[in-house]
Amino acid sequence: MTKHDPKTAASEKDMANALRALAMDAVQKANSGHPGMPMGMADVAAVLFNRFVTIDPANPHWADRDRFVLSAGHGSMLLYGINHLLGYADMPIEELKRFRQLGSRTAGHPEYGHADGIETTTGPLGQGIATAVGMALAERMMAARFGAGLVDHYTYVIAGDGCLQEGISHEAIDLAGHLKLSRLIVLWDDNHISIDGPTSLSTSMDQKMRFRAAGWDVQAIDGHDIDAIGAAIEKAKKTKKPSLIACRTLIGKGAPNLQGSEKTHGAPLGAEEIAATRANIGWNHEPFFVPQNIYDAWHKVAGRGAAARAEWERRLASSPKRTRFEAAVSGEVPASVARGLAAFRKEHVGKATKVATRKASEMALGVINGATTLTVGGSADLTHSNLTVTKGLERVAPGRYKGRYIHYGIREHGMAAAMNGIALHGGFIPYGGTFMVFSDYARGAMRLSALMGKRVVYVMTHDSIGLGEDGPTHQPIEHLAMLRATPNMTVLRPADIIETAEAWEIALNNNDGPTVLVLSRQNLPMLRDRHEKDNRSARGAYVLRETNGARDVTILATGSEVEIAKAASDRLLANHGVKAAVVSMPSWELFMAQDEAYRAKVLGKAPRIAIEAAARMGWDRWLGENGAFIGMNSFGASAPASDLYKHFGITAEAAADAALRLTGKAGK
Ligand SMILES: Cc1ncc(C[n+]2csc(CCOP(=O)(O)OP(=O)(O)O)c2C)c(N)n1
Ligand SMILES: [Mg+2]
Repeated sequence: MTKHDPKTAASEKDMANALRALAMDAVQKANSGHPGMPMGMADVAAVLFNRFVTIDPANPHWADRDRFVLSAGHGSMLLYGINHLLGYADMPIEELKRFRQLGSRTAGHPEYGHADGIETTTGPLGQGIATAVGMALAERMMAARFGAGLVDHYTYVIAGDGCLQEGISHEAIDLAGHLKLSRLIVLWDDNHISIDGPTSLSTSMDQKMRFRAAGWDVQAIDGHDIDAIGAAIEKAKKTKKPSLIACRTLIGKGAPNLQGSEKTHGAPLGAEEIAATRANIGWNHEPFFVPQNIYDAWHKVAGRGAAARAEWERRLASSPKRTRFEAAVSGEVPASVARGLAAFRKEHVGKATKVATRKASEMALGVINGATTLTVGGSADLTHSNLTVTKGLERVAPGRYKGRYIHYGIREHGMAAAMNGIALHGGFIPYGGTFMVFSDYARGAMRLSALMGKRVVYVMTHDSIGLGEDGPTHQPIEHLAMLRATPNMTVLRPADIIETAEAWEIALNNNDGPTVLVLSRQNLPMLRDRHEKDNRSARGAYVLRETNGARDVTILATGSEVEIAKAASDRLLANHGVKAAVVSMPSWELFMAQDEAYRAKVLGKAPRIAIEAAARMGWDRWLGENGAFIGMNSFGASAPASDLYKHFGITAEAAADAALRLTGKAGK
């Protein structure tokens, strides 16, 4: 390679070498990280940004910016290097020197929210490409509403062999191909290497054929040939399909003795090899030093973006759609939603409406979807079970993006990741349904919704053995515990139509994280006896029935089991004179956030029983030392729901018996 000349304008090869040097130096300094991928994809990244990506680092949230997703998140130094060179104010060279250290913005893998220009959290392979599908879809949906004058951008992804091997990629590329997301361009780091060695150890897949079969445009290039990279991206931008560009690269390119080897994947190159690399690529500089003419070249990219943004601002200023556009991008739920839901609650308390909470959810959604256009629904092929579509909600179809309902197909993981992408893109509040038990299949992306703190609403129906005959494969047991154990995830299991409407209101206003609505298949009675202005579920738990005089026992329950708690309380009073308060506890997280005094008042001093048709794990926190739990200790079974509740001993009789034992009144 030719030596870099600091007096002339920097070439794209120079721009790429800066990325290589920063990656190898930062990994060396941290004594941890992945230099191979950034070095291998440096040429692709340099051309991609230099010629194509339109972003304005001074306005990192500009709505019409191109999105760049580093799906191969282990190559995080590539992204940090790019963002530093572009001139993001929060990515000075000091941050690169603090790569992977506590409190730095340069975490091991790119973390959304840690620094500007990180569009999504990546690291779990495959998540990036699947999230990008949601971003690219949101772009088309926004463009359909507001026109190309306001929405006209691309979503670029760098993905590795790992991203394409992961199962989630199958769901994602199928959905993207079907929906003809032509502005999605994936640059595949086709380096034939992963951690264990050559990819031939574990795959014979013809990825190009796989993508073609899914409806993608596919090209293959030498990922170190600057002109080929430019021409391929140029062509990809013009096709009417999503694009895969297989970029044949050498992992660790530039390191003379290690390039092409898995040894560069996830370990520092070492001082000797770094010195050899410097000589090999003509990089005669101290660690972390970048010559000004290379900064200048990268800053030109930022300048091009700033000019584009300024022009866009002018278009926005004179657009008749401006107010609507800004309202959508703000993501603020209009007040009409709360008003509509309050009227809905009042109406149904009056009518004592008895429906399954999944049905209640559909009814509440009717109000919500009528009052705001922010919501976009969907289901993983269970629309008429999850009850996620409402009247007049048109479907999103290939080439037709005006609709608000997405048939995600039987792709729970892909759906969850796409919803993350939609939420990250902005302009919409995504919600999507599946059976609660299949939250397992969506888990990887659900965890990222929580980690990133994005507003995604999971509509999880068929929430217990109460679904009946479909049997134990379909009956969630451990899922509530798993979801509740996930930080920043708000789980709500409403007990009737009123709590369901309250849960929806909470979910829409929860702008800092995902909400899971856990909904019954079976009908549930009305539990409230009067309309209240306050959203009682917002406190997480509340006393649904207080005792007349001191409590003998307190029964805690969620969802479909609150009805059982009430019946147990009736029984205890009528047959034994035992006073049992009933606490409905739709959300542990929200209850935990209440002050100590409120919690103490709700929980009371009397012994406690909890009823939930799920695993016990976690309940002891609320039960205290001497509590009793009525729930599931095993998988479920296939039978009508009422038989199952009896079979597994989740009944008012069992709860009353437990209360008598706890209060020492058994046998009296
Ligand atoms: C879901 C998931 N599984 C496993 C890992 C651990 N992991 C990180 S990188 C990697 C290999 C990736 O190979 P490739 O994408 O080809 O990256 P390259 O070695 O070419 O940089 C693995 C298995 C991960 N990050 N995510
Ligand atoms: Mg690889």
